[in-house]
Formats: sequence, structure tokens, C-alpha cells
Amino acid sequence: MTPNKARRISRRGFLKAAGAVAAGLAAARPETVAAVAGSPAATITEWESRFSACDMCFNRCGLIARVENGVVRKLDPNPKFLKSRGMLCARGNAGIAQLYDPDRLKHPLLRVGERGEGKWKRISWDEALDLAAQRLQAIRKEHSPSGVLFMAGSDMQSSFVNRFAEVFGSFNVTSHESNCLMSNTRAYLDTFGEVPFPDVLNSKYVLMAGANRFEALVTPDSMDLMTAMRERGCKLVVLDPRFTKTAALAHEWWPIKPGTDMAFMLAVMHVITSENLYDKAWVAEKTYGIEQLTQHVKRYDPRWAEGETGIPAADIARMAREMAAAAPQSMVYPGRRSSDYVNSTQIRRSFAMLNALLANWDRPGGLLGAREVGLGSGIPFSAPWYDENPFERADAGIAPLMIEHEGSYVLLREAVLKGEPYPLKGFFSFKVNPLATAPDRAKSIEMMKAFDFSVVVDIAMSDTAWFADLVLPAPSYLERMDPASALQGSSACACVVDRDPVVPAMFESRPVFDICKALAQRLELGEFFDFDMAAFRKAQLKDLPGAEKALAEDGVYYNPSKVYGIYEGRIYKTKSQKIEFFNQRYADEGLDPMPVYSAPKAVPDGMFRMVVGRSAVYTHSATNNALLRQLEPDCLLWINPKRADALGIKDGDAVIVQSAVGKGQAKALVTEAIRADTAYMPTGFGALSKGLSLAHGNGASMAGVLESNFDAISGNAAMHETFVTVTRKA
Ligand SMILES: Nc1nc2c(c(=O)[nH]1)N[C@H]1C(S)=C(S)[C@@H](COP(=O)(O)OP(=O)(O)OC[C@H]3O[C@@H](n4cnc5c(=O)[nH]c(N)nc54)[C@H](O)[C@@H]3O)O[C@H]1N2
Ligand SMILES: Nc1nc2c(c(=O)[nH]1)N[C@H]1C(S)=C(S)[C@@H](COP(=O)(O)OP(=O)(O)OC[C@H]3O[C@@H](n4cnc5c(=O)[nH]c(N)nc54)[C@H](O)[C@@H]3O)O[C@H]1N2
Ligand code: SF4
Ligand SMILES: [Mo]
Repeated sequence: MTPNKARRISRRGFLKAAGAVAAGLAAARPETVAAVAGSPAATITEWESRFSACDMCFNRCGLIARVENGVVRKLDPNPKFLKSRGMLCARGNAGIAQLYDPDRLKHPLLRVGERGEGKWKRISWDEALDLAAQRLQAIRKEHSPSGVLFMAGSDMQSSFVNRFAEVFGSFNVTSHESNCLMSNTRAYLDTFGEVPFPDVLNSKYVLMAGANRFEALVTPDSMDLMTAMRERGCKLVVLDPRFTKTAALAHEWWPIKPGTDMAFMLAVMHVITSENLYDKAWVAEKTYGIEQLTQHVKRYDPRWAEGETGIPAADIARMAREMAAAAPQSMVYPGRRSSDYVNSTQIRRSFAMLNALLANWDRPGGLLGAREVGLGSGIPFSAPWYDENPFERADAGIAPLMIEHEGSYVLLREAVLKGEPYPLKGFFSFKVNPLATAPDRAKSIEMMKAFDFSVVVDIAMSDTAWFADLVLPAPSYLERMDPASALQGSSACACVVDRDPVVPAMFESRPVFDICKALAQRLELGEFFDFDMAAFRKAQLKDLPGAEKALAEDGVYYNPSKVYGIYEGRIYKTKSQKIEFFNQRYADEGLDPMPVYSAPKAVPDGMFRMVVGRSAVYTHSATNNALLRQLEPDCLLWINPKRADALGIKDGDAVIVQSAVGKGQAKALVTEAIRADTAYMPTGFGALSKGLSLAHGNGASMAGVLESNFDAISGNAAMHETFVTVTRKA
């Protein structure tokens, strides 16, 4: 183990509160703590405190681990970590149950039965690495380096998987992002030239549509929004077909008809332009295409939008005037997950354009550009060129503005299944679980069966691992050394965090960096991994004097870079070099240069539109957590009482939810908190893997029910285009 650099911060004062958590965990799964600790709790003397960064979701909140005799007893927030405003959420606290989950993968496993049958043989690391290297090499020789598909989730080590893919020679690399936010990214890139960080703390008016910040936590926005509302008089308006926790705390909630947000935004822009409620000088100086916008939105008046959205015209007009009056400290919250509709890029562009009309870019209370963090890229390399590679990615040419380095999972899966435009026969996946988080699980299972060889690196037997050929155990974030990572936190901070192990790696787990390095050595690519993690991190930090010291003393390094006005004297990274209402590039591609409204498909009689969204206590498919399970044990299918009555469904009944591609069993939550035409259930239930003892077979799998659609422009998955029936279980 690399010694943790954090000093002992404090000791006995924390014993009582923390002990309660450890005790709770031990009670939930009595075998866990004792089994891995190797030292009985009775020998407690004192705790050591070690810095780390939470990894229970991508926010990476700074934490302090309280360690006693080599056992993590409690995780506390790092009060110096401004990005999360000194907070650690329920999931962050429950990191301890992930670390000591008895379902953790313990050693390399080789499939011996059929794929998905669950028959495994324990093998040594040498055997596993030799086999993986040999099989990947065989695919590379028979097809081309790009015949192997690489997929890495959100992690501080994911860049090493991408590096390995690049030197191996495959450009078929993807991640979770095309199931998450690519259409939103596309929309903001094509309006402002970059993806913004909203300064909600200083905002006076936040319109939140298709986002749920008090459950889907994003730091610092979740905390800042609460502060802005409670202490600074910010008004929050929520558009959501569900009465979420965010809606519950908002000043206004409008249960908008799903898929019609663009109509709302266009009508708001209609009011603002026709009533001249915007900053003409600012718009003239910074933007491109205001005349075309004014013309474009003429036909989209609030009365028309009322018919589409179900929100009264007078209220749309009032909100438009309120937003304009509060501008530039006023915003449409840019949101994040936008894997919703087949036209999500254009929907999100209408959000982005309204922000431009509010003149809020680069100003307090508006949308901020990325700040200077200054972290270096580490140890550079230049990848070899492989003549035998095909001309382009296997998912190219379908979604015209797909983000090249991310690709599209649903399109890649199609390419695997069809063997077109060329065979993709190998799969290397790290810390991502598309069998539970991408639409149409049955198709993903077919994909796993179509590979000649697949290797999955995970901490647990995820559904994706369950269908793999080789499964490799990884250490959790509390057990490994990670490179430094740059984080943006709106006006809160531009900062750097890193990780050292707070406890040694358990079982035979190995970090993916070591795996990539070992494979590279076996494939005569060792020169590209000729360094260790410490050297890499040093190289990353070399231009940040004081960073190593700050990381050791505070667990975080801040760059006091400029927050506002960073675009003064700078051009925007768009075709016109200005903020774009009118997009010539879209026109050149044959796409609508401005968002043109088309109504979502009507919900067929007797059916519901299924929408997805997260709960505050789980992250995506990670529901196999003993502590968090206590907070949300059941897979609840939300259904409005009007529809439930007609279907003879009572609260708590077992129901079958069924789409054209799959079905599952959930428990009915009969509630006014959802529109009558809409259904909702959480993600991460109904796991197939028997290696997840709490999640297996429990509830319905959202991935199993969702049909596979994608946003036409970006190739992002579209998860709100599925209609389902709900029936009482006989
Ligand atoms: N607790 C927790 N926090 C998380 C995560 C997690 O898994 N758990 N994941 C993190 C990640 S990766 C992301 S991307 C973010 C996601 O953060 P968000 O994008 O805020 O998350 P969602 O939960 O997808 O929220 C979408 C909301 O849109 C609503 N909705 C559905 N259809 C429509 C529609 O047509 N119009 C409108 N206006 N609303 C609609 C849904 O009911 C839902 O409440 O959260 C992050 N934070
Ligand atoms: N139905 C539905 N689908 C969704 C969403 C939704 O709300 N509903 N949300 C979408 C969004 S916004 C996103 S971002 C994606 C997320 O999609 P994924 O990234 O696929 O989701 P996770 O469930 O976070 O999967 C993480 C995997 O990493 C493993 N893991 C955790 N920690 C470690 C570690 O330290 N090392 C290794 N090697 N493995 C680890 C977990 O066991 C799990 O298998 O899902 C998308 N899909
Ligand atoms: S928001 Fe919660 S789960 Fe995500 S990094 Fe922060 S503490 Fe961890
Ligand atoms: Mo996401």
C-alpha cells in the first residue's frame, strides 16, 4: 500500500457518531466488516483520518475516511471541499457498504458455462492477463485493431483505458455518456461553443425543466440552489411530469406534458422578443441570428404552447416576463441527463437559446464558461498508426453530429449485431454496466453473445459482467491510488483532487491502470505504459506549484482563477465565433438551423409514456448496497389514481409493466405526483446477475423495458419514447 499522505486530522471526537454507522452496517450484513477486517472491533484504540474523494457518483465530493486498525469505520465530508459545500450525501456515507460488500468480486473469473449461465472458474491473474492479451490480439489480427470495442465509465482511471485503446489501435471507444448527456452537450456546444456551469448561487430566477436537482445531485448546484432559494430570494420554477422533491420545494410546479418543453421555450422566446424584453446591446454584440430567431418564434405564441404543454398561456407569458425582468441573473437550468427524446438536441438547443436571450452568459447568476484549473495531461504519448484499420468508427454516418470521441452505445450495439460496417468482435469494459443502464437489455444480451471475447473489469458481478467471458476484480475508490482530477464547481471552485488508498486493496483486486499496463506489456506496447501512478500524477501537477502540498494538507487544491468575464476579448468556439441562435452548420448538414417544434408521438390508448429519472439514494444500477437498500427497498411503479382506479390497481399491488421489448414486476405507487399519461419507475432494479444478492430478481429492470431509440442529431439514447401497459398481477 502506498502510504496515505493525509495527516491525522482528529480522533476520538468522531468515535460515537461514526460507530453508529459501522454498527448499522454490521447489523445489516453481519459477516462483512469482521470478515474483511481481520481484526476484531474490540481492539479499537484510535482512528486515523485520511483524505479521499467519494466515488459513489461522478461528483467526487471530498471526504475524510476514519480508519481504525485498517478498517474504514466512517466517511465524513471534507469541510474544505468547496465544490460540494462540505456535504457528503446518503450515497457518499454508504460508500462503506460498497467497500465491504460481501458480493465484491474477489479474483479473476473465467466463464465455463454458457454466457449468462453463471458458471465460473477461478483463475490466476497471470492466466487471466495472458488469456485476455492473446484473445484481443487474435481479434486484432483477424479483423483490425478497431475490431475491439472499448467502453469505460466515469472514473479517474478511465483515461488509461482510453489510452490503452488508442495504442492498441481501436477508435471504437465509448462510455456511459451516450446514455446520459450527449444531446445536451451537443446543444450547448452548438450555441455557446462550450458546456456551461450554471451559477445558481447568484441567480434570481431558475427555470428547471427535465432535471431534478434535489434528488439527482450535482455539486455544487444542488446545495447552491437551496441556498439561493432560502437565503437570497431566488425563484425556482419546475417543469416535470412528476412532483419530484425539487418540485416540492419549488415556488411553482407545472406538470408539463412530456416531450413538449421545446414548445414552452419557444413561446417564452416569443414573448421576450415580441415585447422587446431583452438586452439589445448585449445580444447585438455577442450573438448571431437574433433577426432569424425573432422571425422563427413569431408563430409559437403562448396560446399555441398551452395546447402542446398543458400550461396556461397566461402563465407562460407571465413566466417569460419574470425571467426577462430578472435577467441576466436568470436562467433555464442547463440540466445534464438528456437521454430523453429523438429530438433532444433540438429541445436542449431551445433551452440554450433562451439562456442566450437572457444575456446571462459569463455573468453572475448566469451560465459560466469553464475556469482555469491548470492540471496537466500527465505523461504524453503518440499512438502508433495502424494501416489495417477501417476508415471510420463503426457508429459513424448515422447521427450527423455525434460526438466523435464518445460515439453512441446504441449505434455501436447495432453495429455489433449486424456485423456492419465491419465486425466488432472483442469487448473491453470498465466500470460501466450497459446491460442495466442502456435501453433494451435483450439487445445488449445479444450483443454480449455476439462477441468472440469480452472482458469486464468491475468491483461486483454486474449484469454486464454476468454475460462476459472474463471478469476481473477491481479495487474500489477507497483502496487505490488514482491520478489527479480537475473539477469545475461553477462559482464555487476550480479544483484538483486525487486519491491515495485509505485501506489496502482487498482480495485479489487490481486497478484498471495495472491491468492496462500488464496487457500493454504482453502486446509489445509496454513503452506507452512505462511509468507508475505516482510519476503520472507528478507530471499532471508539475505546473501547479503548491498543489501537492494543498492536496496533502487539505485534500483539495484550488486555483483562484477568474469566474466571470472570462470571455472578454475571447471568441466563442462556434462557426460564427459568436453565441448562435442561427446555426449555419446545421443548415449545411440539412438540419433545422433553429429548433422547429414537432409534437411527441401520442400515447396510445390504454398505455403510458415511461419516463426515467433517479432517486436520491441510488446511483444508476448500483442498488446492491446494504445501507441504501434500507432507504429504498422496493421498485415502485408510479401511477396516477385516475388510471389506477380504472385498471383496478391499488397502492402496493404487484403490477406487470410491459413494453414492446420487455416486461417486469414492480409494486404500484398510486400517487397524484405523476401525470395520468405518464409512468415512472427507478433504475437499477431487476438485476439478472445472481452475483448481486440484494438486487437480483428484485423488481423490474428499466433497461429491460425501455425500447432502443436515439436522438437523430447526436446519437444519444432516447429513453422517454417507450410506451408501456401496466396491469395488476393476476
Ligand atoms: N442521487 C443521484 N444523483 C445523481 C445521479 C444518480 O444516479 N443518483 N446521477 C448523476 C448523473 S450521471 C446525472 S446525468 C444527473 C442527472 O440529473 P438530472 O438530469 O437532473 O436527472 P433525472 O433524474 O434524469 O431528471 C430528469 C427529470 O425529468 C423529468 N422528465 C421526464 N420527462 C420530462 C419531460 O419531457 N419534460 C420535463 N420538463 N421533465 C421531464 C423526470 O420526471 C425527472 O424528474 O444526476 C447525477 N446525480
Ligand atoms: N433506465 C435508466 N437508464 C439510465 C439512466 C436512468 O436514469 N435510467 N441514467 C443514464 C445516465 S445519466 C448515466 S450517466 C448512465 C450511467 O451508466 P453506468 O455508468 O453504466 O452506470 P452505473 O450503474 O453507475 O455503473 C457503474 C458500474 O461500475 C461498477 N463500479 C463501481 N465502482 C467501481 C470501481 O471502483 N471500479 C470498477 N472497475 N467498477 C466499479 C459498478 O459495479 C457498476 O457495474 O446510465 C444511463 N442510463
Ligand atoms: S454527490 Fe454523494 S455520491 Fe456523489 S460524490 Fe458526492 S457524496 Fe458521493
Ligand atoms: Mo449521467
